[in-house]
Amino acid sequence: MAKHPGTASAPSSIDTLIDAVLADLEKTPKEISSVWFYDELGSLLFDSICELPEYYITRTELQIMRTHAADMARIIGGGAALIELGSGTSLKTRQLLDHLQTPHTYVPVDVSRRQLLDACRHLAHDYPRLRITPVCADFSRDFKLPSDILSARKRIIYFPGSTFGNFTHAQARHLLARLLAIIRANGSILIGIDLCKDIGILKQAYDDPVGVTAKFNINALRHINRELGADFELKNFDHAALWIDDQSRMEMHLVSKRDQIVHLGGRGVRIAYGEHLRTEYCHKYTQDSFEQFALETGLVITHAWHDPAHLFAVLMLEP
Ligand code: AVI
Repeated sequence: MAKHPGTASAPSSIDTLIDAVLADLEKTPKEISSVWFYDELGSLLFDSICELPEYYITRTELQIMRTHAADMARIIGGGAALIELGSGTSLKTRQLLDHLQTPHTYVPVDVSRRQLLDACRHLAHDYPRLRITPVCADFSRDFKLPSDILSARKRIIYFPGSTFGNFTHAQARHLLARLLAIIRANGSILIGIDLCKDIGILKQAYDDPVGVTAKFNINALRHINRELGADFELKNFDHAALWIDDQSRMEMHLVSKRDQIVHLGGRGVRIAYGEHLRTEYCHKYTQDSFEQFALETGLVITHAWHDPAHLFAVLMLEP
């Protein structure tokens, strides 16, 4: 479920959360953090997005894992601790677990306790010999790893889903540096990266004809209303998905359909007709641009697996 940089479920006080939302609404353009996508409804909507024919990401990455997990597992070798960031249902991980030789431990990290425990229960049933040590945490912040991985031969961080693309470049650099500190000299990072492609494909993926992505985007406002007592009128906003060429990213926006004032924390925020609230960054990389990025943190791409159309890449990074 932690498919986003930061979380609204962290133990912050309501006042802190209100201040953060108000600060984002003071930016130009106004922003709403993507952490607000993921309440219960938002997580269900995201699962529906993953099933859409236009949203190629989940399907394509799963296909890469089905085709190449044996190769990945052979390279990883035995006795490794597998740490998955934003593990959710651990669906793609099963491909790896099916092939890994004597894994030392599987450490799923997710902010949603319910989803984490459900996934662990199913995994414990299907992989009875696997040691599973779940960590309920927001991986975009510092979290404590379980001590039982200390005896693992090496540490592998698995970060699928192209969630990396949702981080700003500054956040992404910071995250890679933290991951490097976790894997140390002999570990690796196995990461899913969405590649640059035809803009028409991207626009359809982020603005599907059925409108599921639009509902997902607008749900962020519903979540803020419920949690923070704001009064966003959902019908006053349209969904928009824009390609920002010089940043190589899709952005999700909410566009105001009228002049309006939204109330939050005793303050009124004026939103003009046609004004955009940016809700998400979805960076797309080429393998070269990603490698450049990784190199800056001291990581190199040692292996790369793609689908035949090169829509997506699963990359292995090592120090
Ligand atoms: C979670 N993350 C990888 C998704 C993405 O494609 O960037 C979130 C998403 N936003 C709109 N559709 C899906």
